[in-house]
This record gives sequence, C-alpha cells and structure tokens, in this order.
Amino acid sequence: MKIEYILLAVLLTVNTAVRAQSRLSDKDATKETMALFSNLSKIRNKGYLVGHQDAKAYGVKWKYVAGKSDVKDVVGEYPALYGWELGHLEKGAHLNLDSVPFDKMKGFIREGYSRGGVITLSWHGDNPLTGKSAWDPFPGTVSSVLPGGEKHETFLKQLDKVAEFLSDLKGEKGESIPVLFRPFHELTGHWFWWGAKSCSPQEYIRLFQFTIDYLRITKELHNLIVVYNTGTEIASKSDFLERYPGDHYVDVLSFDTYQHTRLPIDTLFVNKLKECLSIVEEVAREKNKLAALGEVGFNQIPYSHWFTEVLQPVLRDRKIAYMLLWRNAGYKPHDGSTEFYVPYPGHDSTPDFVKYYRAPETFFEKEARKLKLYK
Ligand code: BMA
Repeated sequence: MKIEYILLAVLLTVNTAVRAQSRLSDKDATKETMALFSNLSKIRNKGYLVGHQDAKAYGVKWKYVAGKSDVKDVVGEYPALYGWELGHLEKGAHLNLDSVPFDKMKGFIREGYSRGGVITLSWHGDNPLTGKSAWDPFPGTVSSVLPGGEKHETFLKQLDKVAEFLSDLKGEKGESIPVLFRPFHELTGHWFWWGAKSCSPQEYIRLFQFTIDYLRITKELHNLIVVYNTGTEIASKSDFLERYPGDHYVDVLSFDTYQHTRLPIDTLFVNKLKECLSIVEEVAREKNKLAALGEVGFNQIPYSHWFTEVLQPVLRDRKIAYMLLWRNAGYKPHDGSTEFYVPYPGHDSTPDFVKYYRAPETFFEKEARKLKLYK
C-alpha cells in the first residue's frame, strides 16, 4: 500500500514538473524556435532582453550607415532584441510604411540572428476593406476578411506575402530564423481596424486563429513564436483575456505602454504599468506562457533619469522575457513631429541609459549571445 502511495506521489510530481514547463503552441516548431522559447522562459528569472525597433536601419539624424545603431553608439553594443515592421508588405511594396526596404530588413534580421539576437515582427497592415491605413478602424473590416467575407481573397493574398517573407528568413545553415510574431497588436485600443470597437471578441479571435492556422498549416511555417498584445485598456485578467485566441495559438502574453505626459515621474503611467504587468504575469504563470512588454517608451525622453528612476525599478523584479523600445525616427517631415525612445550621443539621457545598460537584469547583445538562445 505504502509503496503505491509513494509511486503515485512520484508520478504526480513528474507530471506537474512536465506540465510546469513552458511549451510552444506549435508542436511542430523548428528546434531553434523551441530552444528560443524554452530559453526565454528560463531567463525571465534573471532578467530580460532589451530591444529596439528598427535599430540598425536608422536613428536620430542618420539612415543606413553600416554597423550603426543609436543603442550601440550610446552603450557600445547592439540591443538583444530587434523589432521590425511588416506594414505595406501586404500590398507588395518594396518599402515598409516607415520607408525601410524589405530586402535590407531581411539582411538586418539575418545579421541580428547570427549575432545571437532575437527578432520580433509587428504588422501595421493597411485596412483591406477601405484601402486606407491600419489606423482606419472602419467597422466590419475584420468580418470582411474572414472566410466568406468580401475581402477574404484579398486577405489571403496579403498573408501569402507575409508568409513568403517569413519563409525567406534563413540562418547560415539554411535553418529558419525564429521570429516573435506580433500581429493585430494593441487590440484593446480603438485605432486599428482590428481594434476593440471595430469587431466583436469572436471576430478578433477568428481573425487571429485564421491567420496563425494559415501561416502554420497552409504555409507550413514553423518558426513562429506567437505574441498576443493588448494596450493598457485592461484592468483585470478577464479584460486581458476577453479576445485571447487560445493556448494553442499564443505563446507570449504582452501589452504596449507609453508615457505621454511630460512629467518626470508620472504616477498614473507607473501604476498602470505595474497593474498591467501583474495581470500579464499572472496569466502567463497560470497558462505556462511567457510575459513580455511588447512596446514601451517615453518619446524624446524629456526626463534624463527616466530609465533608472521610472522604468528600471518597475521592471527589475518582474518575470518578463523581454521589452522593446520603439523606433528612433527622429524628425518626421510629413507631420513635423519628432520621435525617439533611445538616447543618442549628446542627448541628456545618455548617462542614464548607460546606467540602465549596466544593471544586471538588462540583457543586451553580448549577454544574449552568451545565453545561446537557439541551443
Ligand atoms: C508608430 C509611429 C509611426 C509608425 C508606426 C509603425 O507608433 O512610430 O511613425 O509609422 O508606429 O511603425
């Protein structure tokens, strides 16, 4: 009798340990993709990858200078995570919506990966129903692209282009480069055609599931780690999960947030960041998924201690796998605004960003390489 109890206890422990291990939603994922996911789930107890959008393409006052990056100019090495954007790929353009040529982007992706870094892709695809930008929340767009909808064929052609791009991302040995794919992001907001006011939860879920099934099953892409990404419009786990596509479709749970006020320390921003992190971390723990900060930043970094006094203390003891600072577009002639989230040499926040870089929990290029994330 006793031995049976002991055996049962052993079995239960083994079973729980197996279940507690984070598993990728794609059981046919390539070995590098599986390794990346499992390594990211291990590092979150020690720290998180620091990322930058369009890091190698341009920065404040420069474009396409070989080897350059604002992060590298300030701290001496590249970020650990590189964010790239697919918007306009769906219409066969050669440049993305921020004027980055897709062929150059592929090169940057290969370089980042060969350096041991991680790639994440967002997609601000144009509205397939109206032909306007992603920021056209025209109601009915989502249902129009679903099977049976008037724009379904158009949408399939768009997905074909995305799939072609993804399948062309190959490492030196011909292996597919794993990608943290973050489609239909900031879904709780109301500015995109897939936003919360433009479609029902069911429609959003069908859009997400259809897209992932199409890429994985029809296009046989097995290099995707799928990221579900809300805005800060959430106040509870159930808000976060209202449009969640399901455990078989999602691997990373995340949200985006920006400080918009010019206050040095904006307690509303900090409290919201903490609240959302707690929600995402708790759901990630319950579901054995990863938690991450999909996008974050303070445009132009008007407070020169923002990184070490605002961001770092909040993120320090969190169990996130990575965070992504948005793009250093610099001056934007089309609307006269200026946008950057990482300081550049000479900016007031440079010393503070170096301090942030030196913190033990922030991982940049060299730490990422040491972590051998693909093995
Ligand atoms: C926004 C801004 C825009 C850009 C878009 C997609 O937040 O940076 O200038 O076009 O992201 O990258």
